[in-house]
Amino acid sequence: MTNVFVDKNVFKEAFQTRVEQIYGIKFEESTPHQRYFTLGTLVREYISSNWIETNQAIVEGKHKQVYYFSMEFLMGRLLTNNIMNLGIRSTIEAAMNDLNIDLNELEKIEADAGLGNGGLGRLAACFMDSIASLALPGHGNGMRYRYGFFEQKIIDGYQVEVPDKWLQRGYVWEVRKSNESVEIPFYGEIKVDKVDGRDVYTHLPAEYVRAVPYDVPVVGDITSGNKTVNTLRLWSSEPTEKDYPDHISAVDYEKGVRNISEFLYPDDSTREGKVLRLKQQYFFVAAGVRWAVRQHKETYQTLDNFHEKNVLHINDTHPALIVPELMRILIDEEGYDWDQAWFITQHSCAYTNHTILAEALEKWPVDLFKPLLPRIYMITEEINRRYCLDLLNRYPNQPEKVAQLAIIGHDQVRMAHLAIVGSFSINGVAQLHTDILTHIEMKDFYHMYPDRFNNKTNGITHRRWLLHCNPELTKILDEQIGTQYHTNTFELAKFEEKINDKNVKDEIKKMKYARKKALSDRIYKEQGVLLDPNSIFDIQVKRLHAYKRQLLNAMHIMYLYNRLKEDEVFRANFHPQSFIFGAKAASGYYFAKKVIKLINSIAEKVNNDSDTNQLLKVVFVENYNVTYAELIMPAADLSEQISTASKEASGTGNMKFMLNGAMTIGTMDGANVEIHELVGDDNSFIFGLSADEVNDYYQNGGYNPWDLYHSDARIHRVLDQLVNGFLTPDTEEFRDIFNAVTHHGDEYFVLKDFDAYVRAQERANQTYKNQDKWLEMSMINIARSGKFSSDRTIQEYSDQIWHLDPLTF
Ligand code: 26V
Repeated sequence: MTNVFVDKNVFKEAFQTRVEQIYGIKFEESTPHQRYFTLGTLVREYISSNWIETNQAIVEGKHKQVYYFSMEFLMGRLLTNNIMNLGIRSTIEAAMNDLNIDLNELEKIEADAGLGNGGLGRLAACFMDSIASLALPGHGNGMRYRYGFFEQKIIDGYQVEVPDKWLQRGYVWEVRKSNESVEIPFYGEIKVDKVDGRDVYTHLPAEYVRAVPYDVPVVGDITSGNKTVNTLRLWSSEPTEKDYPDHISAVDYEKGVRNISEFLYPDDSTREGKVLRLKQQYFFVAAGVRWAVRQHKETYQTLDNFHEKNVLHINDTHPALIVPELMRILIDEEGYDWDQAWFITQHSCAYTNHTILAEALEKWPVDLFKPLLPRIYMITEEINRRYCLDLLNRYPNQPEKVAQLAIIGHDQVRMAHLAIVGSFSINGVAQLHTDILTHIEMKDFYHMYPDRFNNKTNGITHRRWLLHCNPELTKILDEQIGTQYHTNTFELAKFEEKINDKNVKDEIKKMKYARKKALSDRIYKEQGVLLDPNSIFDIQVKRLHAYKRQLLNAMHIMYLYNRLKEDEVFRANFHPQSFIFGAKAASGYYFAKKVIKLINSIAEKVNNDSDTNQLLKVVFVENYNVTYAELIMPAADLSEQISTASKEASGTGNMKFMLNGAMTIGTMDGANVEIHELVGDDNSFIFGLSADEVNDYYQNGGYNPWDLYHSDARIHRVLDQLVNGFLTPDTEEFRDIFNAVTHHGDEYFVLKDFDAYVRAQERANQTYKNQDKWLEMSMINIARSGKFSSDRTIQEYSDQIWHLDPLTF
């Protein structure tokens, strides 16, 4: 096919013709959506030759590959990303100008692919971009949910969840590959036969579900001649092409089947919800492993060397069934004996842990697991039996230790233990997190398998989180330090030479103003709240969770409001500050939803008080998602990273803010520690308990929030205002928040860190008044953020875990 992007005239012609061919109408009559879809189609077609060549290069060069198994890929929009990585933006823009079409408006038509909850899913998306941009052979394997993460509406201050119908108008980037569908077995029985004196097991499933792949091309950055286009394969569930099961009606069977890929993270608080989630996990794991195995056999005709040519990456425990599934294929289908199969499996799998929160560590009740996946359960039991024999050798007189470390215990299958035992590499996502894993949470495993544990500090793709979302900053950087940082972010360090250059500082100031203005325009348009771009934009955007402590931020705002109303001197010294929140709460997470209501009630109060609203504004932006983040990250002065130390494994929003010149106000948690290591106390506002102090309190007690309630008048007053009708006439509305931080012990140390947080906020506010100093700090943050590109992270995964070679074709 000819390249329609060679120049604007060729493209213009092809574009108009194609609109008419696809839709059978005159170009002039086509809708913006039709134009968007046609542009997407042309881009996808343009990608296809490199896509084919990438797959050929992998096979012909016998390259080792990684399959990144993740239940979540929070991709956001892809048009802008793809045309940027392909280097065809200017051609398209020129043509669109001629046609009087605003390319930015077309880009806004794309649905934001929100197949993830938060950091874990967005990390997977950044990794896809970096793997392809480093020309590494690596593919994503996930679920094609019909409904992505819910859309959030705020009604009367409360969160209301609306289904996210992202596929409704079609998804231009996906290619359905029904010929590569596979049948996934569930339920049923196991038949045992003796063959040559050996037990051979056959699973006789009660039902099959068809897994149909939809492939999305992942386009690497073409700079330096890279042509890599990897695959993100998302599986959709459909009725089998075999016989329908005879124990349920066809209608019930079809409904059950469709359900598997219907929703991201269905509610797992009920038994039905749990079964569905485990079904999802096995479904996309079994389909993905078959994909990898089939590809491997086509090239090598044997699985003997599977582990030398493939890595199956387990993103959090959700895909940990890879371990027994690969064992099953090797033993039941390929005739390997246990030890050979175990060697291949254990050398193929690598596991990343993303949280130490106990409630997030997956455990499946045996009585649910066993009937659903009978053969997989048998294999898991055998893995456990052999592993426990090993444990008994290590701990001969400690049966309770063996029980505690087992994969199956208390009638549950512990997915993290399965992933650890079955993987050659186990990593945390920031140094502090890895230290906590090895020294506390997983210390016995670490002592057993010290060589398997390693750290890979997270990163973000600077292509989306700088080059695309902040054109003003990109322009300044290009002019000041050249463009090498586009391919090597450590080159950003050169920008530090400019911190005393008055003109550059001015440029940075203008850039920040422009980005703040753009955000405040959208907020004003959508929510009617007017923010002054000259005020400090203090932003906390992330999932809503008690440990992330949006409540601490909210309580501080209440304190500020009280103080601004009463303390003239304080008022006179205070630089106006705008507090911006964005967060979705899990639909069943009562406390988190109350915090959203609290923030909105505070906003209502302070924004409407003419005594203070020139100084203090609060806004909770509706429906925070990847696309919104692209507007928000560049607009921040202060980046709120205030989790209880030890709880946030890494955080990645912290990195996006830093790269765009915001200062971190945060605890020594997750990757904040590494940000602080780079910029020091002078260029960040660090406060609060350390992870060691937090863990000490958890282990030894010694903290009583009532003491602070009684001794700190600010805390006393703010807490009383939650329940005395100050914010809303209903004095019960925030009673449970009051109780959480008093009667229930303040598990996340909100009151304990309150004073330190207030002081850090004061430092930030006062520092901002010295614009010269602030701009210098901002530039230092930008210049030292090079480490946090996911290109660096992926290079480390590749060098130290995956051992991949870049493609050259
Ligand atoms: C899961 C759950 C599930 C049940 C209830 C509460 C709860 C709380 C947290 C989680 C987190 C699941 C794993 C996760 O998303 N971890 C995030 O991974 C990011 C990428 O590594 C990292 O930056 C975040 O710090 C980490 O929270």
